[in-house]
Amino acid sequence: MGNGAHALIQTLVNAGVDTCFTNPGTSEMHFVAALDDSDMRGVLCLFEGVASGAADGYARMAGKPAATLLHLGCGLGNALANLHNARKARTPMVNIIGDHATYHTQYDAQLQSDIETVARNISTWIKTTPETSQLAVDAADAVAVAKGPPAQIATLILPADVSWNEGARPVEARAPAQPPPASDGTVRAVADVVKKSGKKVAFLLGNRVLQEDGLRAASQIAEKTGAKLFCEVFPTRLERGEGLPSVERIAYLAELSSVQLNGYDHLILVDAKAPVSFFAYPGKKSYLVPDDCTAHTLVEPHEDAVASLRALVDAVGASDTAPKLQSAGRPALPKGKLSAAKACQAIGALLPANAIISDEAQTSGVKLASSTAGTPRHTVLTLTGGAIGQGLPVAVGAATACPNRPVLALVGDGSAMYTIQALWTIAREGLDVTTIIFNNRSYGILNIELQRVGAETIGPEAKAQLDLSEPAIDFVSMAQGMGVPARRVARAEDFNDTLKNAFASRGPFLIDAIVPSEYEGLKLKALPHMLNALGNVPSPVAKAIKKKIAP
Ligand SMILES: Cc1ncc(C[n+]2csc(CCOP(=O)(O)OP(=O)(O)O)c2C)c(N)n1
Ligand SMILES: [Mg+2]
Repeated sequence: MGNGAHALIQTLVNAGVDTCFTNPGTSEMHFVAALDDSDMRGVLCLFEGVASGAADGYARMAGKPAATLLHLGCGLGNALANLHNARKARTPMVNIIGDHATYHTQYDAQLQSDIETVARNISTWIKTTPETSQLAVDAADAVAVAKGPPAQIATLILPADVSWNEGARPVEARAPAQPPPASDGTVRAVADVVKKSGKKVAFLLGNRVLQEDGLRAASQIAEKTGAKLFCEVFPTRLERGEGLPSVERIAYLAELSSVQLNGYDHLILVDAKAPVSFFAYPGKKSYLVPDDCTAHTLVEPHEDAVASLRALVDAVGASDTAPKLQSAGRPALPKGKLSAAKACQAIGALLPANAIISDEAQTSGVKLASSTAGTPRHTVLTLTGGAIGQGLPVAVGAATACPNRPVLALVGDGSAMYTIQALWTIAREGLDVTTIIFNNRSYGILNIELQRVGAETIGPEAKAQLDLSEPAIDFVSMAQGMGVPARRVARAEDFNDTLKNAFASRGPFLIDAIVPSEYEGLKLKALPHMLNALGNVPSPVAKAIKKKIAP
């Protein structure tokens, strides 16, 4: 028998949760003290949003949950945006939220707040442990719920006296759940649709089927039946590059996704939701499945997604069909004044094998997918829930989970400023993260959105809300101030050399890439008109325009 904190940590470790991203306070001190004689690795993050994003990135790469250690309702609240992204990613995670001692709450002390209400936004499983003797059982439950399927975020609220009192014993891990595949009936019904001659069929692949096994199975089906393969606009984890089947990502702009989806009679959803527009726009559709297209769901979140897809391979008679694999190919190194597109080109030219890309490049990343299509195999982690400030924290978690893989964080300047503290953890942990800040001195995308929502007038005060140029943000100083070596570049040749060196040496480096906005001037003015026109031109023309805007 030991105190609650020791039993809690040992129970987590027993269940494979051996990494905890922390930002503690007084109510978590016994947990912190117990780390020393445990196999739990604590990774300090200097803002709770970094801790939650890091736990997300960790789990996406490790395939198992990390824990967070957060300080009461306010700490949890600070973590919320990246917990939201993790929830949308269906990431497994265990939050440990310290609370006041049970007998202290009656006094409504300064830090007292309603933790469960904050947690409800991101967790369906929330438990405040009332007694030390119950803590280990609750912790084992939390991990089991987090692992799922469906994977999710479990939140365990830990009163300080429950943590410090004696009388707890760790428990063993629960047996892992064995999810069933989709029912035979469902697989047969989808197979009938896919095999129907004369009908155009597309697959929308998501979440768990975007790694090698799922991609190969989907490609076998596509090769056998002629179906098209799409993937979600913001995938949790996408494996791509040379030697893997390639899938076309649904575009962020709804007008462009409609161009992609038009003409299909059936859309097969495989661990993905039916596509919807990110936001509503006056006079535009929210639900993006075309009117004359029927959506079919192959697999539910609690089922085994890859096994279901494999069952479909058999059902359409594609077991002996070879998947179509991406061939090798890199763009040439760019020259001249740096632009975001040229930076993407250089990334395509130089990306090392086995890299992990945390992509929060926003408008600057519009050419990334096409530039890196034939590079050596790599992993892409994206902004699943649209709440910005995720790119750097996810890179922290991915690099912690995969210390032998190079990590590349691509981050817009605006996005970077939400969780820039992540750089300190990258430096302190010596993580092999190369960060590229696309410093266009703007909330570039919001300039597009301002036009798209049909706002009547766009005056100087409105423009000022989207402008980051005055004062210009000095990311080199900020990085250096947190222990990350850094360099500012504005020429493609300098960018190429700097990126090459950053990849060649292990450890952190930041490149402050000075680039113009991808959309400004005439291009920005013309974009809404081009998007509006897409519905009125023949499909091949619309596809060609889409390819130009977002290849
Ligand atoms: C938590 C949160 N706050 C605000 C927003 C709104 N938002 C979306 S994109 C964006 C600006 C992104 O700027 P930057 O990272 O510089 O990329 P750029 O648009 O310039 O390519 C903002 C503020 C959001 N999506 N999430
Ligand atoms: Mg920007």
